[in-house]
Amino acid sequence: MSEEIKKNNYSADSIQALEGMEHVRMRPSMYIGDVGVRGLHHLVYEVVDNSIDEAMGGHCDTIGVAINEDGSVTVEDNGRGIPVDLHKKEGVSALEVVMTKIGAGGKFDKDSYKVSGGLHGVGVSVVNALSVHMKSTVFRDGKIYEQEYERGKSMYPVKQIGETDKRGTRQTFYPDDTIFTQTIEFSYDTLSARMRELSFLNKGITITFTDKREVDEKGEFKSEVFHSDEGLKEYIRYLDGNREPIISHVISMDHEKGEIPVEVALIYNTSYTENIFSYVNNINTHEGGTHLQGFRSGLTRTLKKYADASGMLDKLKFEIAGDDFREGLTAIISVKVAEPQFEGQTKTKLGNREVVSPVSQAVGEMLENYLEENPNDARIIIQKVILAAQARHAAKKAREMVQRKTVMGGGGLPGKLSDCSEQDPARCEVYLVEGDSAGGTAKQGRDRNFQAILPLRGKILNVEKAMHHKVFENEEIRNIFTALGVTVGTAEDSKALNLEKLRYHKVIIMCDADVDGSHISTLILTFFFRFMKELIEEGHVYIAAPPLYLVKKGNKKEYAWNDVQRDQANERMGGSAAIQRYKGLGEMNAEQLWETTMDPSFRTLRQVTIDSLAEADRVFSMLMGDEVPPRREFIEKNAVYANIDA
Ligand code: 0RA
Repeated sequence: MSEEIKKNNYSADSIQALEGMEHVRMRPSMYIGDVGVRGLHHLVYEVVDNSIDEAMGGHCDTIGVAINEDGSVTVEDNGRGIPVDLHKKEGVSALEVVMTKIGAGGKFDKDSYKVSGGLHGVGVSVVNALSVHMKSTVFRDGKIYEQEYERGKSMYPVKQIGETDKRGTRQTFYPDDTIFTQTIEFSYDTLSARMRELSFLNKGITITFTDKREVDEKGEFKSEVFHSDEGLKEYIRYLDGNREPIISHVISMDHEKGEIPVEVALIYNTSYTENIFSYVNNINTHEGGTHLQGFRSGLTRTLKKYADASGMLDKLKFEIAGDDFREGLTAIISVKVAEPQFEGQTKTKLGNREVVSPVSQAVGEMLENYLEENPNDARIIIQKVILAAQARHAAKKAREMVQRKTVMGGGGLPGKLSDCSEQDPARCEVYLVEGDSAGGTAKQGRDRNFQAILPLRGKILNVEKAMHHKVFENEEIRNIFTALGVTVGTAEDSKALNLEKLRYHKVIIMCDADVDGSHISTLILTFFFRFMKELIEEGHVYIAAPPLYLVKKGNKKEYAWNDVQRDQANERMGGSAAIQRYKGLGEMNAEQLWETTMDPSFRTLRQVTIDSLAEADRVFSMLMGDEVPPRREFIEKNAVYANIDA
C-alpha cells in the first residue's frame, strides 16, 4: 500500500474506496480492456486467477468453475479461504476490503507467492464493481461465512451462516448488463479453452468446468475436467496432435533459474509453420518480448553450435538465418515474473530485460542435453534447418516479385479487382468473393463508392500444407496481397507484416452458405491466420452471411438465415408460401445480394476474432492438415455452423 494511502484516516480511506469502485464503473475499459465479449470473459479470468494464485502458493489443488442456470458464474477453490477477521485499519473484515477496495487483493499477505499482474490481476473488487450481484462464501476454521454485494457495495457485514469441515473460497457473480450492454452471455467454448490452457500452464491443478444452462439427452450438464501432470509437455502434444512430429520426444524443461521460473517445451514437425506461444504469469503474450527473445537466442545459438560441429553445414552455399531454425517448430515458453512490464500496442509484450538471459540459458542447456542424448533427432533437426534455408532463398525471390508489383507497379492492382472510388481506407471495404460468377453479381449489386470486389477462383491454396515460396508464388494469394496493399518482410524481420498501406479497413469474405463455401472461407481464414494475423487481430476481417432462403407469397417477400426463420416467415404469410433455397450466391440477383448481404444498414457481418492463438492454431492445423478423422469429428460436432471465430 502506498505511503499516501497509509497516512489517510479511516473515513478518508473509505471515501477513496468508494471513489475507486465508482471509477471502475465509470471507466470499466481502463480495468478490463473493453466492455464487449472479451471484457465480459475477463471477469471470469480475474476471479479464477485468484484461485490459481492460491494454488501456485501450494495451498489448493482443485478449482471449480461453473456457468449457473441463471447465467451467473461461480468459481470455487479448496484453498485457505479469504480471511474474514477484522481489518484493523479499515474497521471491516479483510474479505470486505478485498471485495470492495480497488487494488486491495492479496496485499495483506506478503509471504504469499503472488506474481499475477499486468492484464489480469486488477483485483476481484473490479469484478464486484461490474456485477449487479456478487456473493462471497468462505469456508475457514470450521465455519462458513458469507457476504453479498450489489454493484460492488456490501449489503451487510460478513456473517457466519453455518459450520463446515471444508476449506476454501466460493465466488458467484452476475455481470451488470448496464455495463456489458452488448451481451452478458458467457461462451462455453471461450471459457473451456481458457481453463484447458490454465491447466497446462499450472500442472497438478484440477479445474472442473460445468455449464448448468443446459442439460444433454442424459439429463446431465456439459462438463469437463482439466488436469495436466506434465504441463507444457502435454500442451505441446495437444497443440500438435494433428501434425506429424519428426523427432521422437517433446523436448522440455522446467526450472527456476535465479529469480525467474522458466518452463519450456518444444517439438519439430513436418510443417513449414513457426508456432511459438509465450506466456507471462499465465497471460498469452501475443507480441512476444524479452522471454521470446531469450528463447530465440538460446535456440539459435545451441543449434548453430551443434550444426557447425557436426560438419553438416560444410558444403552449404547459403547462410543460415534465425528463421531457418524455427520452421516446423512448435514451442511454448512460460515464465513467472514478479513485476512484469507490459509494453506494445495491446500491452502483451514483455519488457523486463532481466528475463532474456535466464530464458536463453535454460533453453540452451535443455537443447544441448537433448541433442547429445538423441543424435539421430539432432541430425533430423539440422537437415530440416538446411531445407528451410534453401526454401527461404526461393521464397525471397518469389516475394520480391510480389513486392515489386505492389510498390512500384503504379497501376499494379490485380486486373480482377473492381475497386471502389473512395480513397480513405477507413471507409473502404473489399469483398473477397467465391467464384467469378458471384463476383460479377456482387460487382453489379455493390455500392461502388466504398465497396470493392475481388473474385477468387475456386479453392485457394491450402497454405497449411504448402511451402512458403509456393504461397508467395500463388496467383490468388498474390492478388489478395496486392489488392489489400499489404507487404511482408522488412530488413530485420523477413516475416513482419506491414499494414500501413492497407487499402480497406473491412475485408469481407463472402462465400456460398454450403459445405464448399465454408471450406473456401476456412482456406481464406487459414491464409489470413498464418500470413496476416495482425489483420485479424486488428479487427479488419469479417465473414458475410448470405441468406439460405427466400420466402415469397404474392407481393410479400422475406429472407431467412435458418430453418426457424424460414418457418416463421411462412407462418406470417399465412402458410403455403413459395420457398426458394439458395444453393449459392450465384442464385441471387444483384439486388437480392445487395439487400441481404452487402447493404450496411441491413446485412450482418461476423467479425473474426481470436480468443486464444493456441486454440486457433490447433483448429486450423486440424481443419487443413493431413489427418482426416479429427477433422471429421470436429465438423460433425460443429455441424450447424462451425464457429471458426475460436
Ligand atoms: C491472502 C491470505 C489468505 C488467503 C488468501 C489471500 C486467499 C485469497 C483467495 C482468493 C481466491 N481464493 C483465495 N484463497 C485464499 C489466508 C492466509 C492464511 O490463512 O494464513
